[in-house]
Amino acid sequence: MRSDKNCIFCRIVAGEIPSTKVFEDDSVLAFMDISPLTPGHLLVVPKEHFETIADMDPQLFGRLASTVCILAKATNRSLKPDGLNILQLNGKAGNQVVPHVHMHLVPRWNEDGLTI
Ligand code: DGP
Repeated sequence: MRSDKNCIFCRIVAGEIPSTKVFEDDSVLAFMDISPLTPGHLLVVPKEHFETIADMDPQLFGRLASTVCILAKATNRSLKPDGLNILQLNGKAGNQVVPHVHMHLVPRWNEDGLTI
């Protein structure tokens, strides 16, 4: 499995940097975002290091997306938001800051004031 010792998310996957994990299986990890846009903001990442979605095997991306769907249902049950945003950014021009594929799950409330 590809890992990059300089990648923050690889180091979270390896347990070298602490995180609040909410889901884990053999290929996917979900944890709380360190700078949440709203309460309950999650990041869902492949455990293997891929910089962008175009570097990934489509089947593995399917597992990532399935996990996001399951966590969206869990978020709706537990936090009861008015809506949800799923965001996935690629490359500097696409505003990707951490170069390890990740999907944001951002719970939304009618009056949260976010402009995504
Ligand atoms: P972006 O690459 O712009 O899609 O967003 C990266 C996200 O990663 C951003 O919302 C903050 C989050 N983040 C960065 N470093 C850490 C970290 O060390 N721990 C956690 N939990 N989240 C992080």
